[in-house]
Amino acid sequence: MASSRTEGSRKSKVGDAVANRQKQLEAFTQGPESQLTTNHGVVLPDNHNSLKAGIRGPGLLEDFILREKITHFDHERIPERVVHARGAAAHGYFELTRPLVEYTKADFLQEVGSRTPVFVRFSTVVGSRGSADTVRDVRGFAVKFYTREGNYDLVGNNMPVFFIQDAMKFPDLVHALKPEPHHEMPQASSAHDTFWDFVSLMPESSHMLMWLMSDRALPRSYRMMEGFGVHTFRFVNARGASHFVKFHWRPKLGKHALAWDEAQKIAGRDPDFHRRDLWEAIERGDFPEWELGLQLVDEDRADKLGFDLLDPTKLVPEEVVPVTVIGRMVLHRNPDNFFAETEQVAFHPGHIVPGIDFTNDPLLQGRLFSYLDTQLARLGGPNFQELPINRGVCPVHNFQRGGMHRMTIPRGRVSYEPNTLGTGSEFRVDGGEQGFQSLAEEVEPPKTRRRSPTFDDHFTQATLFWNSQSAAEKEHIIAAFQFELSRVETPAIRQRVVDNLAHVDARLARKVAEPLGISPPDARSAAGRAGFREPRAKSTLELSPSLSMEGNGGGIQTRKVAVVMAQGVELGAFKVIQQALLDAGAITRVVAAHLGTLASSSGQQVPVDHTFLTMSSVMFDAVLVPGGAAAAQALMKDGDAVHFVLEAFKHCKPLCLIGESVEILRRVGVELAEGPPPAGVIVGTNEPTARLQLGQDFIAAIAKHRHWSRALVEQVPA
Ligand code: HDE
Repeated sequence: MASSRTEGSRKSKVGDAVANRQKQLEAFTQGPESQLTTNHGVVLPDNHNSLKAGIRGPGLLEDFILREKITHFDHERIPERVVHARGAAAHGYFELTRPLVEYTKADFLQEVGSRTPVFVRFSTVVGSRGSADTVRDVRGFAVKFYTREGNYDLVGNNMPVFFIQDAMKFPDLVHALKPEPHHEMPQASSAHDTFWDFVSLMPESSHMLMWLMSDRALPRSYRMMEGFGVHTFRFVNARGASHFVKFHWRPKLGKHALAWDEAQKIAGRDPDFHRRDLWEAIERGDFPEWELGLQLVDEDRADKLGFDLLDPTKLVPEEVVPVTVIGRMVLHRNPDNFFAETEQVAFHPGHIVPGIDFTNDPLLQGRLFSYLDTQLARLGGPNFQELPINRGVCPVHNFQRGGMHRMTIPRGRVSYEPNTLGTGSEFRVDGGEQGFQSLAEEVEPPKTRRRSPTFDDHFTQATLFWNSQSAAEKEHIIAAFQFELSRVETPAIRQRVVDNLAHVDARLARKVAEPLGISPPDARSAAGRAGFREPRAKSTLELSPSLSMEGNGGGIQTRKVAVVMAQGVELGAFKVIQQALLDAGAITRVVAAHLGTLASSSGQQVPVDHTFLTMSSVMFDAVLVPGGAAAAQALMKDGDAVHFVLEAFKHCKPLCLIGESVEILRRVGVELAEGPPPAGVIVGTNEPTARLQLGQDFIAAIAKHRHWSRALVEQVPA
């Protein structure tokens, strides 16, 4: 039983579990190779030439070495995930900071300080394996906890709600969202007719559409996004009492987004942007970290929330049920091999442990079927749990033994239960108290294929989300709807979407409709259609500030600052600011017209990290342009340099312009002399007394991430 297992090894719990898991994986790792053999161990005589009849003759069928090598190569791919095909993953641990004995008997949630090894995979949803990272999309956030009671998978997303309420609609949703079936376009994008046709007919998607059109769909980094379990789950304690629970992952670096124009440009410049960011941060030792927070709701409270907790298109506002932080997750090791680990890891919401249970959320119930089934197809058979990345850290015993690629060798003649031939005495598993006990929840008759009327309100929380966004975030949402619907070719679909949006907010609908060449939105036109049955619920909550990302801190650790330089640069202020940035955990890189070194105004040689050829401003969080008359003149004559700075300005990034470099902005009419500079633009001189302050101001501007309300942005043509 769990408790006796726990007793035996209390001391080894802290830290050792993570090291042991690593050791377990190491038993399966290989390389580097110093000698080549066939798959069966015969040493290769030559790895360059096939066996031929005569030196210029035809190849021989006998060549088992060539055939084995080519056959293996032919089979090197497995089907990509039907959704969430593109992802990146890392190893780490979860550390409990607050015991949950009162709520759950799950072993890994009992003792403060206990560390449970985890493997986490982040993903986009709609694109294929080779698609770009920075597309507008939901992000997967799947965590596998290797607990001593079995693997627990929390297979979540970076948005807390979903498009649909019932698993029955999932294949339709995904068919509508994926590239259209006749010509397989567009890749990794929701901006096409079939998606908007479907969602316009499914008003239950309204809330999720607000999230998808918001900046949440454009995370700056996997390390800077939240994760959510989405569904309501249950915790069950040792006495069998249950609580509803919602899971939240909160990034230590704050939650931050890219600008849409920037996201599109990055998709071309570096399609691996998020994957690379995660990999490099871990390699540098900047281990990404999240807090795990819970919203715990008892059954009585659940009935009074004003919406149904089983409805996955609803969230529980943090202002109604606060989030309690109970632990932290740190990712500290990159995978050794993408295929063996990131590609072969198999998540399943049905991988749960005693103390955690499902609810009757009809989307979750469908997922419980889908994930096992999909792994059978993707990983080729029923033994995928034996792959190193999927192996639990606790013993696995049962009689499910045959099937493709079985890797263990069960001994003895007994593969059934009950039996007496195994150990010599009767072995029988009967309905005792041990192991996983499903909560004995009452079920209400009759059996029915209908939707609960408690799921009928599709707009109250969409409106709450809209109302809770800052002015700049609202503009981004409007622009996103306009972009997507401008790509929709069928005017009737555009019209239906804006008519539906009028149920969320009249101004939003009007603004979205403006450039679309259709009639003004009319909420009444939707009234007769399916899903518009019930009046909206009365919500007492007008705003939920936690739904906005604006002003979300997180410091400047790991933020990348480009230092744009040319020959003759003055290093005085730059050196002081650079040191302040480095001390605060940021990363600086010198970008110039050529590689090698640049001579400063005092003749010092400055090494250059990147050129404008390979690095554009979209790869950085902030830009610093040190002064120096000669350097500023040179930069002004270099279109790439000017574009670099202006593009960063347009994307509302923090800019620090010293001395003569201010002229770069003036060139496009951004007049800094009149009044204070636009938000997030720090302007200063090379004066020694001003340097420290300049650095502090720049750091404060970077810590705000973006200055979305910056004036004059529309004047910049970049
Ligand atoms: Fe998934 N989903 N999903 N999903 N999902 C898959 O499983 C499915 C849903 C999520 O990094 C698939 O192994 C159905 C919600 C993540 O490997 C598949 C329904 C949420 C990942 C599948 C949903 C998710 C998947 C494809 C509705 C957020 C990637 C490959 C009933 C809570 C996991 C695979 C990884 C992957 C089915 C809805 C999250 C086909 C049927 C809601 C993060 O089984």
